[in-house]
Amino acid sequence: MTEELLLELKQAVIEGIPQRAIEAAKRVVEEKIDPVMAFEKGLKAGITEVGEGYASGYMFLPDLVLAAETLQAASRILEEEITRTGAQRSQQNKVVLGTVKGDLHDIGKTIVATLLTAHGFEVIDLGVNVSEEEFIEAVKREKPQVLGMSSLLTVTAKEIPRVLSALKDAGLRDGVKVIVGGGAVTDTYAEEVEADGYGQNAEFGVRMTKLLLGIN
Ligand code: B1M
Repeated sequence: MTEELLLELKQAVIEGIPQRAIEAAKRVVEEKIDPVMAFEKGLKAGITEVGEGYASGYMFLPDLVLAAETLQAASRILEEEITRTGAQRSQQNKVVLGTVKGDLHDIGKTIVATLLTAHGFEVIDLGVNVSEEEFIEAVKREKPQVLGMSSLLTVTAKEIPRVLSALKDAGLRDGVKVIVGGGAVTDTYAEEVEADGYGQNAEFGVRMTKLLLGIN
């Protein structure tokens, strides 16, 4: 049954049918299937296939848009469940999070925000297309323990070292751990630009955040 539902979520995203994805997400909740696993193996698997179709030229921008809308409709249901079941809210560590300037992809960043919230972090989500100045301003204002940046476009990944260097210039770098993720980023790149951590997916992002802050 679980496998069938995961396949249904994946297929609904590939075909871009929001109502079908919503129904499947509701069944995930009813049947108490792990919502993070359903997101990764159902919705994300679907959008990854659409991304590959787009890269190989047999799917087009409208397919991408429809698939993203379908994923977002169903992920709202899974996100509610992730938040509801992530009851531990003891720590109040703060994370400022955003997708870098020039990049409008927000699905991965939003799931990272949801999971962090479910794990008890206070998350300040700056949204997408966040400039260097906005990141610096938010770090000054919010004084987070962690700054998270997401980049899915190769051309926008260069914003990450810019923000890191602006943090140094503003004398803020030592006071905040920086975690990066998104399809345009690798662990090697994270190391190269001297970020403190890299999240290959949302769960690893949370694990890395906890590791850097010494939380079990
Ligand atoms: Co875009 N797009 N897109 N797109 N899009 C990609 C990224 C692309 C790889 C597709 C492809 O060619 N195969 C390609 C980038 C190529 C490159 O630069 N290397 C691409 C392109 C080219 C573009 C446009 C330029 C297309 C155009 O207009 N011609 C354009 C750019 C717009 C812009 O940003 N300025 C564009 C637009 C769009 C849509 C608007 C249609 C839509 C986004 C809708 C939205 O976000 N609201 C879209 C989509 C949906 C995709 C794909 C298909 C899926 C992205 C996604 O949501 N994945 C994508 C192909 C792909 O990734 N396979 C593609 C699901 C999401 C859960 O995964 O974001 O990777 P992801 O997040 C993961 C992990 O990476 C990690 O955790 C998440 C959960 O596991 N993670 C973190 C992410 N951030 C993290 C931060 C952390 C830790 C972990 O710590 C801080």
